[in-house]
Formats: sequence, C-alpha cells, structure tokens
Amino acid sequence: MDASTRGQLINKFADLVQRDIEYLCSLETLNNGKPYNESVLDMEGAISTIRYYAGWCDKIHGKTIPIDGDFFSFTRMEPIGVCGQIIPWNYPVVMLSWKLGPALATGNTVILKPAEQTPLTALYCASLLKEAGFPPGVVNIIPGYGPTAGAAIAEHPDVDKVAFTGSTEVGKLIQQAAGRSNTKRLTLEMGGKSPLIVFDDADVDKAVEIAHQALFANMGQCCCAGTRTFVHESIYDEFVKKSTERASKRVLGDPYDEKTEHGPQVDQEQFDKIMNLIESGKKEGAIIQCGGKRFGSEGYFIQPTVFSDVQDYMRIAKEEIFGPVQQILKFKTMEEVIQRANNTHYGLGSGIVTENIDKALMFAQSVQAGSVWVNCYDATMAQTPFGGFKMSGQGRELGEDGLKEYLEVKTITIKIPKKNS
Ligand code: TXE
Repeated sequence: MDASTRGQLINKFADLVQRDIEYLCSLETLNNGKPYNESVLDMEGAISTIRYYAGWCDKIHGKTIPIDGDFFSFTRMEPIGVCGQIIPWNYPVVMLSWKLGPALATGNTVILKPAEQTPLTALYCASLLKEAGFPPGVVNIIPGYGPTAGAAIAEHPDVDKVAFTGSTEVGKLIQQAAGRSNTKRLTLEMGGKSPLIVFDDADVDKAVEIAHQALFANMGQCCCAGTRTFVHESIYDEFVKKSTERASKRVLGDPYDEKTEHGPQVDQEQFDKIMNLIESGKKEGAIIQCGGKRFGSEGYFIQPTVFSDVQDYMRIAKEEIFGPVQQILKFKTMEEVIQRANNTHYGLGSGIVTENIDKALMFAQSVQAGSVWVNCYDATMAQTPFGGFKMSGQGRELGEDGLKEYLEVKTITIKIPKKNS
C-alpha cells in the first residue's frame, strides 16, 4: 500500500471515531467510570493524535549520507514488524490512539491488548478499523488478563516490539520476557511521582487551580499527575487553605450527570490501594485537611483528599497513589527543592508556577523528568514527545520522536567507480 493511502486509511478511522463520538464517550464512561465530560476531552484528544500520525505517513524518509570513500550511502526507515501493545485502563481510547497512531503510520502491524478493566471502547474501535477498510490482520485487538494474554505478547518470539503503559512492576516483567525471548524492542511508560513547584511570586489563586487540576483530573488516575505539590514557605498556609477549599468544592456523583467533575476509581483493587495510602499518611503524621474517606455508600468513590505537612520520607510522598490525594510540601530555596524533586526513582512529569523566567529555566534544566510544564500542567499534545526519565520509562510517545520507536533504520551502501562531490 502506498504510504499516502495508509494516511487516508488512518484518517478514515479518525472520521469514524468523530462520527460516533457520542456513543464512544458514553461507552468510555461506562468502561472506566470517568465523567462524561472527561470522556469528551479524551475522544477529542484521541482524534487529534490519530490525525497527527495520519499526516506523517508519506513524510517519513531516510537520508543520503556523505560517506568516506567511493561509496553512495542512504538510509531507509522500515517498520519493525509485529508490534504488541499493552495498555492500561485510565485513558482507554487515548492510550489506544497513542499506540496505534505511530505504529500504523510507520507501516507496522499491531496486536493490542486493552486492560482487563476496560475492554469496551477498544473493541468498538476494532469494529471502526474494520469499517475504515484496514486489511485483515493489520490491527488485532485482543482483550484479556495481564499474566496470560499480556504475558503471551511479551514472551512471543514472533512479536518484534512491545509498547507498554502501566505499572513499573509489570514493565520490569515485560523487559525480562523480552530478554528471555527475542530481545524485542521496547517502549515503556510506567507512571511517576511528579513534582509541581509553586514559587512565592506566583498568583496564588491561579497556582491553586493549576495544582488542583494537575492532581485531581481523572480522579488522580494519571501517570504524570502532579502528586508532590511543593509550595514556598511564605505562601504555604494560604495555599493549603485555598487548595482545601477548592478540593472540597469538587462535584462528585453520577458520571453521566454533566455537573459531575469527579467519578469513582476504576475498581476495588485501586480503591483499596488508595485508602491504604491515605491511612499511612495519617499514621506517619501528615495532616488531613479534607476528605480521606469513602464518598457515599455505593461504588468506588473517594472524597478528594488534601494532606498538608507532608514530609519527603512518608509513603504518600514516595509511592504512586493513583488517586485523588494531594500532598502539599513546604520548601525554602530553589537548590533545596530541585534536590528534593529529583529524589525519586521516577521522572515523568514536572511543573513550576512562577513569574520569574530565570527560575523557570533553572528548574527546567535541572529537573530529571521527561516533561516540564511552566505555568500550566499536563499540556500534553499529539505534537510533543512524552515519556519518562529513570524508572518512569524508556523511549518516547507522541510527536516525531514517537515515530522513531516504531522504525528500524537500514543503511544501504553502494560501491561506485568514483565520487565526484
Ligand atoms: O497495572 P498493570 P494495574 C500504576 C498505578 C496503579 C498500578 C497498578 O500506580 O495503581 O500501576 O495498576 C497488563 N504481562 N499504573 O494493576 O498491572 C494489564 O493487563 C503483560 C500506572 O492496573 O501494570 C494491563 O493491560 N502484561 C499507569 C496493563 O498491563 C501485563 C496506568 C497495565 O496493568 C501483565 C495504570 C504481565 N505479567 C497503572 N500484568 C500509567 N503509567 O499510566 C498486567 N499486564
């Protein structure tokens, strides 16, 4: 198939997601429990990612290289082959778009396994891919459990690459399986404990809102959530008070109600993990400003929770909570906060709120994280690469860098009688 035709096919898939957007949003809310309004944002984001990669299809090319000697040398960018893609439940269609977009744009075939909690929208997308006219076998969407279906993909000798998003624990298992089988190529995106720094020159109200959304969006189930909010000591008390007021106003309820900002956690396992970490925060001496309990008596709703007086050694400051629990820590100086921000095995997102460009750039250079957001948070778009330093990941998704993860570079060198330039 011509690369341009591949682009048209991928765009056709985006057209069909757009056509059925209301159905897909309803299904995503049923799938995951996220508020319908968040499902709409997810679907719009997924469509723009698919279209972004559709546009790349006939613009991926190699180079001619000024090699030493009487040779003519050029490179071809070739697909890797069969790509396994194992995705999580927090952003089911968004994750599907991040995975399918670059893999298909570069001419690979795909076996995608959605998370066991959220197979519905991925299966519906499979029917849209068929309707768009993808040749049989190019995209295979196979729901199943991690230790069986997921592990089979990671172990299989005929799978050439695995792209995974999920826990660090499972990411390590996938690396081991790749090593045991055929040293398949890997991209891994594995969560974080991302710092957001608020300096004393910031507009406190704006900073409170940025930090609130950085943490509570998607019920805190976001890999790059700003889960360590470091606030300068001179504005700390005001910031804690306003953050508590903001979190207390968050509207919980039926995810299909358009007033709802906040739905349930995805399942009992996540609910239990979060409640356990909230208890550990209380025991270790952090002060609970609001929340901390189950909301209502049905479903996996957790009250938006704000902890102040959090210390770096506490479990809530070190472990990925993946829930609606904000940790507010106090700092004095830039040097100190950079050192503390980097004192983690993770390195996915980070942010700084300041009016001072020197502070922003100093932090941006020093923080060990794949993304730095200045006066905003999680401004993740199809065009910009996303991924982790340290144990948050390997490789990058999105942007032009995301394409490289699905390509092999082949160098072709031809002996010529004489080079004349
Ligand atoms: O993740 P898993 P879980 C983090 C978050 C969360 C924790 C556990 O902290 O609380 O991980 O969540 C598949 N071989 N993140 O248990 O198990 C699984 O079927 C191959 C961060 O849901 O890693 C699913 O498709 N695959 C995160 C996917 O891996 C396996 C998003 C993720 O599930 C497997 C989700 C195996 N042995 C959780 N075992 C992020 N980075 O955004 C499981 N899977």
